[in-house]
Amino acid sequence: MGSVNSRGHRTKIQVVMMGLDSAGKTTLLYRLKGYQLVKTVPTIGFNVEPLEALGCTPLTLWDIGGQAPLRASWKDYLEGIDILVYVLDSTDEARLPEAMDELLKILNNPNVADVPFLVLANKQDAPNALPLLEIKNQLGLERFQDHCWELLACSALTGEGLPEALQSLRSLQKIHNHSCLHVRAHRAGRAKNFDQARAAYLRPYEPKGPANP
Ligand SMILES: Nc1nc2c(ncn2[C@@H]2O[C@H](COP(=O)(O)OP(=O)(O)OP(=O)(O)O)[C@@H](O)[C@H]2O)c(=O)[nH]1
Ligand SMILES: [Mg+2]
Repeated sequence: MGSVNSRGHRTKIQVVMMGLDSAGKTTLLYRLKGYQLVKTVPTIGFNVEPLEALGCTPLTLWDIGGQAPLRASWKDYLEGIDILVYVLDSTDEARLPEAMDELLKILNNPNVADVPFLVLANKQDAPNALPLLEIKNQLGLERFQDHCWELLACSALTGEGLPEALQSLRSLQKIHNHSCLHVRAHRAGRAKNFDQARAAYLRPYEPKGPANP
């Protein structure tokens, strides 16, 4: 999956986004890409989009379908991965243990041994969303001392927390392959206008026709 130039530097950062079905991965992918909200259908296989980061190595963002029968193939997407983004549905407390089991399986894969990861507690706009602190306590991410990770609250619907998510991808990209013991959890920022904040990190999206994910 990875590609390097003649000096051995990465020319593209491979970011793989996983999580249970309906967590909001595809909605996040297209929001980060710069589309307005798109209506999604459950992903069979994957979607992939390049993100042209300003002043940084471009990212390739993979969105992998999360329905139970598809999870056996998640391992096929882990070779050459630079950053893992794991998306949670903050309104689905009943399936948090299942989400955690699946994350553990991913992190046990040798291809992910030193890969930093970002956990996005999505759907924070929903009235029944679990607060970030509660999610943090239930997940027990502190046990992953070998990885650098970050936990962020966000909403693909309102754009809250997405500027911080982009910032986190930049930071994790920089520290990839460096040992990192610090762990952090953040509430979603107050950025009301994600599209404006997005412009600080990514090249503007130039529509070439109707979005058809
Ligand atoms: N309230 C709310 N709903 C969201 C948010 N993000 C996604 N959704 C909704 O959640 C549903 C599932 O979103 P998807 O993006 O298709 O989920 P997915 O993780 O790609 O699901 P799979 O492709 O099956 O793995 C859709 O109805 C979205 O509109 C959010 O931040 N807030
Ligand atoms: Mg999807």
